Amino acid sequence: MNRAIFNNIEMKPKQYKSDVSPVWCPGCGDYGVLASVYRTLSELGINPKDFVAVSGIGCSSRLPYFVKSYKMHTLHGRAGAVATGTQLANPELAVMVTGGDGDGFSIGGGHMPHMARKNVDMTYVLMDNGIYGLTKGQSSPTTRKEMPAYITPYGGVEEPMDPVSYMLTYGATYVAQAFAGNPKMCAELIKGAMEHKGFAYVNIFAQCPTFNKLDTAKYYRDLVEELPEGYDPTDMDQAIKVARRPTGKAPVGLIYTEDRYTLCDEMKRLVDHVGGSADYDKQKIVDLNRP
Ligand SMILES: Cc1ncc(C[n+]2csc(CCOP(=O)(O)OP(=O)(O)O)c2C)c(N)n1
Ligand code: SF4
Ligand SMILES: [Mg+2]
Repeated sequence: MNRAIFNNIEMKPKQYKSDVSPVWCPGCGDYGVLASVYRTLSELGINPKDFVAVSGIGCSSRLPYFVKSYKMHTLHGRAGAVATGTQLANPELAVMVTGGDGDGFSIGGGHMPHMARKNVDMTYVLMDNGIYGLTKGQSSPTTRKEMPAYITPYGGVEEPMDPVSYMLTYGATYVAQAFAGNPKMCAELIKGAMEHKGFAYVNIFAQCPTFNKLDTAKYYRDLVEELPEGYDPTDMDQAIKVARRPTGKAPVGLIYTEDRYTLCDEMKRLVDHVGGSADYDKQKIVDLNRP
């Protein structure tokens, strides 16, 4: 989709760097994701004044600091709610959430289905490192059972969840997956997500060499597999099938996409419909909400 905010400015990827330098550990996968975000903004020609990066709390949630744009570093797990409000307040902006597996699927897990089913017009980039990095290595919802973590030194007792399968069934209208070690693919998929009208989710395996010694860059490189030739990303049955990893590998690429009315479209439709009707009485709503 071509948006009014695209192709408005010519800036090189490095010109999207803010004055703050990343403080991530050497070898952290989040660097690859940040490079992909710079690249995408440059390719789409987005003026920094038209872009809002929203995050919660975590190492990955620091990403907005490093981008020349508007930004909000909010509460742990609440980035999606803030981003939804931002998008509804000014639908012309490009809104992106960046965060981690803990932020998105532990404390923020209750927001995920609702952003997806409402089809909020925004991009959600999740840096999945299978650990809580910022708080020094507790297990997250994507931590493998055999992974010894800070509070589970003998390994876990829970099965990890698969973010892609969840987002498909929650009703996200663009679901993609990539590995941070392939910034070209990450940039292509993030670009597609920003072009997409609706809720676009991009799951990026981004290693945490400091606290997750099992899911190394090599582990993720060996884990991922590009979608087969002739794969149709509009086919939900096929998407669910590949998300379940029949070959044992995690699929990377555009897994699913569909066109569906967005939350903003529906709100406009309702306002036009009810606002124009003779029965509409704003006072009734005010009275109903009075304590
Ligand atoms: C309400 C609240 N609970 C807990 C915390 C502590 N906390 C900060 S970041 C974090 C987890 C971060 O993990 P993740 O989202 O995976 O990000 P990463 O650091 O791995 O990139 C936790 C538990 C907090 N800041 N606020
Ligand atoms: S602790 Fe892990 S996630 Fe956080 S900056 Fe270091 S390598 Fe990255
Ligand atoms: Mg994490």
